Amino acid sequence: MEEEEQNVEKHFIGLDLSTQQIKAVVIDENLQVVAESAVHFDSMLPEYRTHGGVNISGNVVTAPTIMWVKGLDMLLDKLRVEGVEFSKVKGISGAGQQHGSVYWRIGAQKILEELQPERFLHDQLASAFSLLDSPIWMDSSTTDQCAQLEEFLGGPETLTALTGSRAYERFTVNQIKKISIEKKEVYLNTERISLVSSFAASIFAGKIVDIDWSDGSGMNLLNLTNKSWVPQILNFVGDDLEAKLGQVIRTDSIVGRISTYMQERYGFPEDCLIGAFTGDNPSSMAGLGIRKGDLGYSLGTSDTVFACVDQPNPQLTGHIFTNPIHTSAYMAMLCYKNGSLTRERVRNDFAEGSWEKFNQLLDSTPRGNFGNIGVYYDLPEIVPAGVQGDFRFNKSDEAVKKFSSAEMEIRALVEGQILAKRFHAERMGFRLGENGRVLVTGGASANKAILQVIADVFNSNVYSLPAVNSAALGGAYRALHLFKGGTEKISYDEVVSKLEAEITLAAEPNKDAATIYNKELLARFANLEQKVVKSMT
Ligand code: ADP
Ligand code: XUL
Repeated sequence: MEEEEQNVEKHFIGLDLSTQQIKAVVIDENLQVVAESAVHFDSMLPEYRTHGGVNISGNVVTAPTIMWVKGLDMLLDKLRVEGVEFSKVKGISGAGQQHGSVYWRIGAQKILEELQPERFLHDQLASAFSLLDSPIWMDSSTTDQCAQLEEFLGGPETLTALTGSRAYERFTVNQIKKISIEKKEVYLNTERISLVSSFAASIFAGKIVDIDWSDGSGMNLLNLTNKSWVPQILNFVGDDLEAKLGQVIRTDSIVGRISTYMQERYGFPEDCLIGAFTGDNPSSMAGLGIRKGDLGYSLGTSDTVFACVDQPNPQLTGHIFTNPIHTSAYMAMLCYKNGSLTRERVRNDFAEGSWEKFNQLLDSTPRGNFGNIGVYYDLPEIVPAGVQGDFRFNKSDEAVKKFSSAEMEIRALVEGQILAKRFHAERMGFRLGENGRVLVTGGASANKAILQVIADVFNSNVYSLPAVNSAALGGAYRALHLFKGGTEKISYDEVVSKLEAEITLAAEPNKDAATIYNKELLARFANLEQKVVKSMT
């Protein structure tokens, strides 16, 4: 019997509840992808009228919480129709867009426990939330709360040293503080607050689960050293906040077994474990198998770069998170709001909405763009904070209204975005290791012309994995790791060691790259960025 059990194929699901869609990847024990699927919010759930998965009203950016639930209903049905055998699934974990928050109303835990298998989740959870629209990471409406928090703690440096980041508008405690004041009734009616990641895990576990320490690092609330909530910051919001948040748990924890609802509706086995979900960026770090000296570069709705660091050295720019996989290390990260959606806007304006045309134009312009530099911010940016608008400079650093051709605009956009990553990552102390690699992921990492510019600007080989979505993959790998006994028994690196064979070279730097994208150009970029910052005040 035991032997039979051992021979049965075992599958693991990784999910990514990201900004524009929910994705799922199913792998076997050899890390091979056996199925993949996605539900795209704008096109497949048009009744919620989102654009890019969100609703924007000035600085306030939200997503309907119940849309995510309905998306999960649809995704599970889609996977079943596509032939996924849920009875083989032994573990599920995943990721969520970071910082976003879900407000469970009083009584929600009971609703979750009593879900009826013959009915959709979205039907039964329609009244489970005290706030219908979840604030998400693109929101920048909490400037006042950020200023108050920094002042309360004695300045941005103190907050940064304690939690790894100064106060950022999208960081969850500032969002919660705003709701506790502006929507007091909602706050009082809230039983628990989840991050998008722990919310998704709760749906699978059939109970509200705790927040993991990696995604929890994006709240301006977690003490990086002792990995628990900072009591003064809890008090800054209110003395009942801790009860609403629950405990902080390790990212490599099992939060429970699959709910009876999921077992009965979809046929998951009762021993299917649910691993803590985490933020999409930490999960991407796991999915890419990032080692010390590597740089992870995610080109999704947001652009992020991240690396593994031994010692936290938090700065006023960028973030330090608890590392999701190497539990004694940390993760350094920079996040840019103006990633894919800004590239799409420039593509629509200058390349007739076609990536093919966009790439032709990009490839037809020389590296360095004749000295022209541009930065394009559709939404108020994070690095540098608050800048918004298009800014173009000619080779003499004079501000210009337009460049003289579509191809110059496109190269300026792509080079500007990548120079910004290199400049700020180096300012945070990051250097590519001797054997360090740039590993890319996210929707736009399918674009070879963009990857070529990354290789040139960083003067490094760029590598990718066959499956573009490393956040979902990271979830599946982490579920497999937990199934094999977790950190106590086997290191994560050992579980994903087969990944090495899957990584492929996607772009190599051109010979002249190092002389073009040199220290002087980075210094010039820094200076122009400062000019832009000053022009905003
Ligand atoms: P998220 O996980 O944040 O929802 P994804 O990582 O799935 O987003 O990335 C979605 C984005 O990928 C789209 O907004 C689109 O602009 C971009 N994308 C997809 N294909 C390409 C391409 N060939 N070139 C450039 N960008 C692309
Ligand atoms: C990270 C951030 C975004 C979201 C959405 O700080 O805000 O990358 O995680 O992807």
